[in-house]
Amino acid sequence: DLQSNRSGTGTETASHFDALIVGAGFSGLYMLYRLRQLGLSVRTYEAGSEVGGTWFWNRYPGARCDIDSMNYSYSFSHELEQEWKWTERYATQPEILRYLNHVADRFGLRQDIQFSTRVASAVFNEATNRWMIQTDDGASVSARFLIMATGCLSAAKVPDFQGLETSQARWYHTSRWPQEGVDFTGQRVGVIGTGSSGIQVIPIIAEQADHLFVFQRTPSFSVPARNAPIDPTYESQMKATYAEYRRKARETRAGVVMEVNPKSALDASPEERELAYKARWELGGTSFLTTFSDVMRSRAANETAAEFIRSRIRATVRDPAIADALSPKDYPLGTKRICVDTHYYETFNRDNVTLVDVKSSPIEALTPKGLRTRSAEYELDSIVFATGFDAFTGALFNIDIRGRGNASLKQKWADGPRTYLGVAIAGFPNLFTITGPGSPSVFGNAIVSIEQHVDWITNCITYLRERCLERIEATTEAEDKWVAHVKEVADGTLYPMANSWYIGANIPGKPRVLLPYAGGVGAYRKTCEAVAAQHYEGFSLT
Ligand code: FAD
Ligand code: N01
Repeated sequence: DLQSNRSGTGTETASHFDALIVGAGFSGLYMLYRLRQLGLSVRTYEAGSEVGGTWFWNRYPGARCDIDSMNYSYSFSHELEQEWKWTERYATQPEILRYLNHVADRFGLRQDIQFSTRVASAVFNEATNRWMIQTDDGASVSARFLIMATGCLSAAKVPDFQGLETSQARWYHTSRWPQEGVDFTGQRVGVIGTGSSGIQVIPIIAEQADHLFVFQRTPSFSVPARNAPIDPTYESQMKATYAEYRRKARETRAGVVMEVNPKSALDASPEERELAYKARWELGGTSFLTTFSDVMRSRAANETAAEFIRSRIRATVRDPAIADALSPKDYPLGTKRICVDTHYYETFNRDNVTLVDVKSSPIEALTPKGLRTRSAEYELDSIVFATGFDAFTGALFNIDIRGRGNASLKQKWADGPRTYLGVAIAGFPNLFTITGPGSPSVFGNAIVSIEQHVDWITNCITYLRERCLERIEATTEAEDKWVAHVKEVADGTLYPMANSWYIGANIPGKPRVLLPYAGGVGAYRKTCEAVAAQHYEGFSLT
C-alpha cells in the first residue's frame, strides 16, 4: 500500500512523507487538498473505512447539522459551492456524508488516504526533525510535518457501567452506529443522555419503538429547528452573494452571519422581550442566543431567555411534572451547548415514552435484562448511549504523542491542555492541531474555523519551505501567555457555571478547563494573522 505514495517533491521515499495528516473529516480532507496544491507528498490515515469523520460515524436516525447547510460547508472552491445543491435548511447526516464523498472524488483525494488505519504513536526525532509515526497495522512512516485533524468530538464516551459485556440488551453509541441501521420496531428501548445527539434521536426512536425510556441526568435547553426544504429564492440569493457572505461570516463571533440585537435584554420591557424571544423561537435555530446582546454575558439577561424556553416547555408538554423535569434550572442557557430539535418536547406527550430521572437515582449497571438504576430495573431490548465524547483531548490522547526529549503530550497536559493559538504546542515541533484546544472551534460554525486553521497551517509550511527551514516550534513563553489569555476570557463568561463537555466535566478526572477559546472567531483570526505577519511571532524557527 505504501507504494501508492504520490511524491510531489520527488524527494521522498515510499515511507517518508513531507506531511502526515491524521483524520479524513472536514479538516483532514481540506488539509490534504491544500498540501497537495503545494506539491508536498502527503499521507492521510483515517480510522474509519471511508471519508467523512463526524458524518461517517454519527449515523443515528435524526442526525443532521444545526448550522444552516449553505453555511455548514466549504468555502474554498467557488465551483463546489455553486454546483452543490443542499436540499434542506439543516442537511441530514447522509446528505453531508454524500457531500464529503463528492469533495473527496472531485479533488481526487482518496489516493492519498489509507482507511481503516489508526495512528497509534508519533515520536519526534530531534536529529532529523521528523515525526516517526506508527499505525495499528504495524506500519511505520516518517513525516516532516504532522497534522492532527482528529476532531474535537470524535472520541466516543461510553460510561463505564458494570455489566456492559454481559447484558443481553443490544447497545449502540450514537457515534458508532451500525452502517446498516437499526430497526427498533416492537422493542423496549432505553436512550441514555439528553444532549444534542439524544435530542435528535429520541423523537425518531419514539415513533418506532414499542416503548421508549429516556434516561435523563441533566435536562438540556432546546430550540426548534424549523427545518424545511431549502427555499430556491434563498438558495439563489445566497449563491449570488456567497463570497461576500463568507467574508462576513469569518469576521463574526461564531462564524455565522446572524442578526445580533445590540440591545440588552434587561433594558427591554417584559412585553418587548417576550415578542423578541418569540420571533427568534419561530425563526428556529441557534440564533435564539443572540436575541439580545447580553444573553451569553449577563446571568440576569440569560435568565430571561432561559425562562422563555421553560415557558415553551410548559406550553408543549401536557403533564406539568414532566414539563418541570425537562426544564433546566441549575445552569445558564448556552453554557451547555444549546440543542436544536424537531418535536423533542412533543415526544413526551406520547403514551409510549417514559422520562426517567437518573440524577436522583443514577444508573448503576446493565443487567442481563436491561439496566438498573438505584431504585428500579428496566427491561430493555436495546440501549442507546447518547452519552457524548471525550472532547478535544480524547482523540489526541488515544495516540501516544512524544515530542522533544520523548516528553509525552498526555503528561504535559495532565492539568489541562496547553497550546499556542490552539494550533501548536511547545515541545512538539512541526505538529499542528486543527481546531485544537484554545481555539474557537466548537463555539460556532466549525467549518469556518477549520478552513481558517488549514489556511494558516498551509501558509506557515509555505513560509518555512521558501526559507529552507526545517522546524517550527511554539515557545513556552508564547504558549503560557496564550493559555493565560484563554483562561482570562473564559473567566469572563458564563461557561464555567455548567458541567459540560466544553469544560471537561463529562469525563471523570478530566481537569476543569474551558477547552475552546471564547474570544470569538473573527478576533481570533486577526490574532493568528498578526502572528504570521510578524514572521511567526512566538515561534522559534530553525
Ligand atoms: P471529525 O469529523 O471528527 O474527523 C476526525 C477523524 O479523525 C475521524 O474520522 C476519526 O476517525 C479520525 N481519527 C481520530 N483519531 C485517529 C487516529 N488515531 N488514527 C486515524 N484516524 C483518526 N459542528 C458545527 O459547526 N455545526 C453542526 O451542525 C455540527 N453538528 C454536529 C453533529 C454531530 C452529531 C457531531 C458529533 C458534531 C457536530 N459538529 C457540528 C461538530 C463536528 O465535529 C465538526 O463540524 C466537523 O465535522 C469536525 O470535522 P473534523 O474533520 O475536524 O473532525
Ligand atoms: O453529548 P453530550 P452529545 N448517566 O455530552 C448524559 C455536537 N452535536 O453527543 O449532562 C446518565 O452533549 C449527559 O448527562 P449530563 C454538539 O456540539 C451536535 O449529545 O452529563 N447520563 C448528557 O445528557 C454537542 O454538544 C449535533 O448530566 C449520562 C448526555 O449523556 C456535542 O456534539 C448533534 C451519563 C451527553 O450529552 C456532543 O453531543 C449531536 C451517565 N453515566 C452532537 N453519561 C447537532 O445537532 C453521560 N450522560 C448539530
